[in-house]
Amino acid sequence: MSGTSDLLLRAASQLEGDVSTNEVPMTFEVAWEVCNKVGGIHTVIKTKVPQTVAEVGERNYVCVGPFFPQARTDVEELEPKSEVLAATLDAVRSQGLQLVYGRWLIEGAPQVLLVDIEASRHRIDEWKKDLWEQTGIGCPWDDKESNNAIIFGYLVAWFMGEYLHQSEVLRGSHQQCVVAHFHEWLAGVGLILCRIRKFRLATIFTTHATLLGRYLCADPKCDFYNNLPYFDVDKEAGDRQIYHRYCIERGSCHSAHIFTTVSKITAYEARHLLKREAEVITPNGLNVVKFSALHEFQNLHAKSKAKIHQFVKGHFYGHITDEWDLDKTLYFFTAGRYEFVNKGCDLYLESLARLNHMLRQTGSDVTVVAFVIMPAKTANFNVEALRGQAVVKNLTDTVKTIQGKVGAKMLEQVMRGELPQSGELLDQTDVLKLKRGLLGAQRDSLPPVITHNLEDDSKDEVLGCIRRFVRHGKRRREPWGYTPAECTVLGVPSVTSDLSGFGLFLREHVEDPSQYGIYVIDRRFKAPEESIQQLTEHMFDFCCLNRRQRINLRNRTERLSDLLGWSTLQDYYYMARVKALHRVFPHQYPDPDAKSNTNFKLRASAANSPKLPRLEPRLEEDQVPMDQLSLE
Ligand code: G6P
Ligand code: 1S3
Repeated sequence: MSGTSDLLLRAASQLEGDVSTNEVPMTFEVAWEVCNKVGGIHTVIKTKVPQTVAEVGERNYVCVGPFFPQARTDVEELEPKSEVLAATLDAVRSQGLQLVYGRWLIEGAPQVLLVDIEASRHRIDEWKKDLWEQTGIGCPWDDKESNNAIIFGYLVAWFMGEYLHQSEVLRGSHQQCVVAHFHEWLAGVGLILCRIRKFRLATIFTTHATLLGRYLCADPKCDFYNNLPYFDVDKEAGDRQIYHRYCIERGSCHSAHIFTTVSKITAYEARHLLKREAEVITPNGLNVVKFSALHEFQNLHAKSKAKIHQFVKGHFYGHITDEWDLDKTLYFFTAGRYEFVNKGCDLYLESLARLNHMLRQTGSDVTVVAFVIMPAKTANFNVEALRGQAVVKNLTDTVKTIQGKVGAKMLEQVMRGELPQSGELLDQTDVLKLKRGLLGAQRDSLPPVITHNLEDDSKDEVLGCIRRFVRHGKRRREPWGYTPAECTVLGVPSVTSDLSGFGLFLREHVEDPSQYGIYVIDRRFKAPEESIQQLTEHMFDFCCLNRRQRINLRNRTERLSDLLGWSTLQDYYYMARVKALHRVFPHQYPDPDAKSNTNFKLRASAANSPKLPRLEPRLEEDQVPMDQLSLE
């Protein structure tokens, strides 16, 4: 791979003086979400892989995660090419560590190693005792997530120790330097153990969302941002029965050679809650595949919208009246981990209620269908929701069959030189079928608000809010927030807030994000009421755009894609690795912060490039004057 003439290689070889190796370091990326989609960390790693593989080389990069049987379809099992890795796998397997090694079948096809938690569950008590003796962290027996984190950590440290040992045996003084990047507290035990056991490897810990932040923010009694510097963190963690988890997180954070967070807002949170300053901010990117022409993503938009129309026709059957023009229907959505307050669901629903009011008051002919897309425990499909799709499918099939018959009949008549008479085209059976279809599509009840039955319907916050429309008015917190970023690269306008990492990142790099179709709601210093109003107004303004204006706005949004590509944001990971390597292998990796060291300057990255300017009126593809497009 040409990219393997990479920066780290340069970093190692452009040393002054004693260069003991010019090899690229062996890089391990350890996370609970490798081959295991839980939330955003999976997206971070998966989308970053192609760039990382290009940078460090396929042989020098291994993703490490937990093994679950469903991962078998994600991984092609192989024998390792590397002598050291092969010897390590033989050794740990003979000692009883069960694992799967192979190629993760995603873009970039990295090496992947999945350790089997279940196969080692019988050792949990022994390892918990050891963790207590080594670190003073004691975990309750019934916290399944922490138990998993401990087993995962011990297996990873076991593997790492053996890898370093085999490397020494096989390569002696020519050992390759090793850097291991651990993500989030669930992978943190492995890092702590590597340090306790004094392994010679550079470590990085990244927190994507602090544990305490998640809990405190979700607590309606807690004014998070105004009290951040003053929390008694041990007490708060104890009160919420997460003290042991918090200790693992804080221990991992402080054990790492380099600590990073995904955004400035999370770094601020970590400063106060974890008591460590992040050395590098590693913003989340995406694997941006640029559309070669703007019309491509606009066509994609039209296709996707047609599919949503299809769903909506089924879901709302019996209610699509003359007043509801599907061509004037707009779709809004929010998506992410199911955290009602942290992800801003409360604000979204409240603003929608107000938008509904404004649209009615102004006599707008626009209909908004709003989605909340979040995973929750479900019992099964909602029968009424399924029935709707079946009813519409039935009707569509009936109409298609009749259409075919009518077409054939018309052709026959025209061939005979007769002009088809509309009254004669449908026979009795067709009319009957259509009447039956019409009757089936009538409905007295309202459409369901949910597609699946929830296990805990009566306590569900979204349903509760839709049913009551109460105002919560809490602050929103989002360490990064991938959804608006993913929208951006597909040219979909979005709303985020200044309490999200992504929102702040955009404000930093774009003069006026709203001109590019991304609205950053003020949440940090505004009362909830004001933010709700701001969100409602943005939604309403969007509803007032005509089709041409929406098309232009989408083109503008898509222009921001380059800011979010891993091709530039990967540099921050590179910087974190070089800094960590310098701490452990100062001879091979000079201090990246030293003034004399010009080799380590970040490439012309988003961070260093000037802000994207305000858009000038009448740019080439903007056929609509700016004053009409502006949503301010
Ligand atoms: C894309 C398509 C157009 C379509 C438009 C609908 O731009 O290329 O053919 O008219 O989407 O936009 P709308 O905002 O109404 O979904
Ligand atoms: C976290 O996942 P979450 O949705 O629980 O990490 C993501 C990746 O860094 C981040 O995008 C998100 O904001 C965090 O909250």
